[in-house]
Amino acid sequence: MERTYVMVKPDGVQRNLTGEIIARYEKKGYKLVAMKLIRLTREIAEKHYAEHIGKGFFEGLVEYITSGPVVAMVLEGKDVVAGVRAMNGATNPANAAPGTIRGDLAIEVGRNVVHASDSVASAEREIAIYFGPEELISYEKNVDGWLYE
Ligand code: DAT
Ligand code: MG
Repeated sequence: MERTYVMVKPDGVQRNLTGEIIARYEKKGYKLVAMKLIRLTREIAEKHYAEHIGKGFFEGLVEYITSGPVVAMVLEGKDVVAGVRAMNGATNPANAAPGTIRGDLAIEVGRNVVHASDSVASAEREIAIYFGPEELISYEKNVDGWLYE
């Protein structure tokens, strides 16, 4: 089963959106397999956003993402990487469709409340930044038979 790395960003935590955001993934049927509240160091932020080092928005991005605690989690489900990206909506909330998390809950690109891995390879890389293998919990839920044929 596929896994993805998801993070409620500092603005999401500060705006009391953590529960609302997690509830959307839960209701969809994705399974939480790991979760914790953490504060990113600059070092972790640079690792996480390595692909954006050198871009004009990078310094602001690091300041923002390290400005307060985030809720880090791993979700599991069929095609969960693309599924969560679709639920989150476009990177810039101004372009995110109503019904998506960013479309409903955010206004500006630099305060877009949530992160999710953009590919299976990114998910593997990002999960390993935040969680050790022993923190990923495999378990059965008795709802599985109602979600998957
Ligand atoms: P995503 O978070 O949808 O994967 P990304 O990986 O391209 O988007 O960028 C990472 C974050 O950096 C994004 O969530 C918000 C910020 N960002 C991206 N492009 C930006 C821009 N042009 N101006 C300001 N912030 C930007
Ligand atoms: Mg990205």
